[in-house]
Amino acid sequence: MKGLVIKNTGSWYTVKADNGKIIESKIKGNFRLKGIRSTNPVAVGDRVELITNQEGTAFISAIEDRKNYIIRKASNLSKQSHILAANLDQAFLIVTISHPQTSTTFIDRFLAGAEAYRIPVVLVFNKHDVLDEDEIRYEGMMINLYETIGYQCKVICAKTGEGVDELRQMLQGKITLFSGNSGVGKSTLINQLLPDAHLRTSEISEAHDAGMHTTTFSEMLEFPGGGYVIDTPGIKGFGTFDIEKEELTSYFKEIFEFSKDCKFSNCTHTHEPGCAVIRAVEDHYISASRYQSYLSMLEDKDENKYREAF
Ligand SMILES: Nc1nc2c(ncn2[C@@H]2O[C@H](COP(=O)(O)OP(=O)(O)O)[C@@H](O)[C@H]2O)c(=O)[nH]1
Ligand SMILES: [Mg+2]
Ligand SMILES: [Zn+2]
Repeated sequence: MKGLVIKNTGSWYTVKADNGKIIESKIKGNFRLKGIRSTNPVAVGDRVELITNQEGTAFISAIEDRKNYIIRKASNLSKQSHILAANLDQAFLIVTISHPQTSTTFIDRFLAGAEAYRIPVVLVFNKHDVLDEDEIRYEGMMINLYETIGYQCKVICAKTGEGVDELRQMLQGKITLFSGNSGVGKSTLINQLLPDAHLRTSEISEAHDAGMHTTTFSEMLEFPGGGYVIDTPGIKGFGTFDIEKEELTSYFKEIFEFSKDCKFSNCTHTHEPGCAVIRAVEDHYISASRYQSYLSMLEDKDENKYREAF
């Protein structure tokens, strides 16, 4: 029997079998996964093979190949990682222009990480109702910037439910990661999408508030019409510690396009003569904020800060 891992609490995994049954499962034997030293060999979002037993529980005997997965370091010093989720179809980054203001650096770091994992991102601008005239104009500029680069943007008001129906359509049948700074309205949005999720989302945030920084608790919430949302505490961005400095350009889509015309193929777009990226920034084809985000990530790479990306 096959199924989908929807929850992970320590050594137990909740699996939704393809026949619809929910089965508590454990891992059988020792899983060795190529390339990852992980504290949890199986993660939410994994498709697994089950061997059921008479008590109504099951052993996970195999994992299907993953299309992608996101990890974080088990701890700063550890070489081991913790797999937070697997097989994501898309990510919704919830941002707010004010109350609180989401910085462009935060957005761009998230987008670059998502590019590295090839996970499509939708930027969801929440709390439209609290914006004054200037802020609405700024929101429009942000949307214009990110749509021009190629990211889908949606404006919603999670509190009143405005725009939420359209998001619901986009979530159908997919595994979606919800992310964003604390206070931007993730829980409010999830409660709008899943009226009976209230208890479970607050459970998760309580566990988080209790200081479970290296929590091994992950869960996907299922939509009535099919599809799942992952609201795992602590995923604010993607661990980019395994991104090579040379690759960084390719995770900023528009910078990458211009970089093809740089004089040197190993151009870092910081000081080199004949740099097409610097020229494009000066000519306003590349936004100053995006370029600043690129530079700040490059600098972190220099200092190796990204080992602590989570
Ligand atoms: N005005 C307004 N407030 C909102 C909206 N969405 C969420 N909030 C409020 O913002 C605060 C933080 O929301 P919450 O869902 O807990 O954010 P989370 O930390 O991202 O899960 C709460 O007081 C919500 O009521 C919105 O669209 N408009
Ligand atoms: Mg929350
Ligand atoms: Zn260059």
